[in-house]
Amino acid sequence: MTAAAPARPAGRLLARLRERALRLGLLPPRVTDATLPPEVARRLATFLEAGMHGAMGWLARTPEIRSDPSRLWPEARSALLTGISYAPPADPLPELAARDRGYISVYARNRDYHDLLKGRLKELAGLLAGATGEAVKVFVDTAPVMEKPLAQRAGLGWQGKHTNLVSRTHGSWLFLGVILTTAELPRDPGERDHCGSCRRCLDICPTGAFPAPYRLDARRCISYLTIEHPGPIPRALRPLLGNRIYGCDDCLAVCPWNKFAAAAREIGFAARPELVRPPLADLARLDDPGFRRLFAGSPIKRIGRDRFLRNVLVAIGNSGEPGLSGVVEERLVDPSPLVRGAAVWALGRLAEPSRFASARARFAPAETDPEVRSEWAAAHK
Ligand code: B12
Ligand code: SF4
Ligand code: SF4
Repeated sequence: MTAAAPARPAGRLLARLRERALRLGLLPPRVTDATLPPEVARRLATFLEAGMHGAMGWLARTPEIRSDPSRLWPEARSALLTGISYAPPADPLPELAARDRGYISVYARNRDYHDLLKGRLKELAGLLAGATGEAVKVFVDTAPVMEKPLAQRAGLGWQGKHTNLVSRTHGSWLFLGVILTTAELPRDPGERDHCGSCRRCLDICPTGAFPAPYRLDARRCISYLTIEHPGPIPRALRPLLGNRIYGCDDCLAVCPWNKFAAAAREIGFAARPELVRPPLADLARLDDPGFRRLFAGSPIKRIGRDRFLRNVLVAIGNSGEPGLSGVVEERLVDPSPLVRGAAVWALGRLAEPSRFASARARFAPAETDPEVRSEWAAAHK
């Protein structure tokens, strides 16, 4: 995006950008270099070498570009960092107690933030391009750009021990957005770490996904397992997911800095009632058109019906509700092997031994998929 226009004094321009950002419901943008310090590249390399990115091969593809925006776009001179709050009106974690209901992460209870934030970033970037005649590019989670270290450098917040950006005013409930520009703008000071001796996020993680403070092993993170992981969820981790069927909020929700966060004003992030504590039995009966209807405009649509049902069946297996055995049995003949395999596991957890044995006698011999066959073989009862 470019536009020719006379340059204006940077101070006035930044004031206008901040004012427009506030009107768009965004945090006032802050400016930093379009580069990152070398330790960011080293830390990304350590993460990738240990395989902690799991099946997210795209994270490993161009690490030298990801860890240095100036390699992505050599002409870029400044980075503007902004964000938008999606803070819920109350602590969502008590919802985890309803075991026959699913828990959908707060960020995914309404519109896809990529679409919403990108549209507003473009508007802000248009103002910048129009006023300076310089080129601009906007990023929300879709390009190889490390948004959190850039945001810390710009002073929007700091990367907490849970690895996400924490803001002194908005706590942990923030989405981030980046504008790179060829314009040379005055820098804002960075933010320092305010975690102190706190370790609440590390201690609450249900799967022990933090090998050390500030380091996440994505392979153990429920957000990764329920959203990014393509195949069956590793057996040992399934019981630890509880009823989390899309993403996880535990480490964000316990952060003490959330007490300064007002509930998000953005109507596009207000929870749709049907996505708060949805009955697992209803979700397990979704066919493809039903799934698409329910999740139109939502980030959940991206993972597709089969992966979503895999998650729902794992949650049913964790529910301790033998009454859900019937709905699980319906999925033993699902066209998707991913769904059938998760159904076998759930039935093994819930059903009386005699009920499980008769289901196995009926369905296991005809099963042709090797993964599902191994689920039947591994289920004890
Ligand atoms: C890949 C990814 C994931 C992966 C991996 C997460 C991760 N922590 O790496 C998975 C699928 C697990 C994930 C989950 C979530 N994600 Co995500 N994700 C991304 C993505 C695309 C890239 C992140 C990345 O570069 N990871 C690679 C690692 C190596 O980088 P890093 O996390 O910055 O790691 C740093 C630290 O480990 C640190 N470090 C390492 N060692 C040490 C040692 C010391 C002493 C110190 C001080 C630091 C330190 O340095 C590293 C480099 O900066 C970004 C968008 C983007 N393009 O940036 C969104 C992004 C980070 N996700 C986001 C969100 C909202 C989430 C979830 C909350 C969603 C949910 N509710 O389920 C969870 C949170 C889980 C968690 N605790 O991190 C937001 C976070 C906003 C914020 N406030 O920070 C982002 C920025 C998207 C956005 N545009 O808003 N995500
Ligand atoms: S999102 Fe959940 S599983 Fe992932 S690190 Fe945080 S608490 Fe652990
Ligand atoms: S919970 Fe505590 S340790 Fe974790 S990010 Fe928040 S302040 Fe830092």
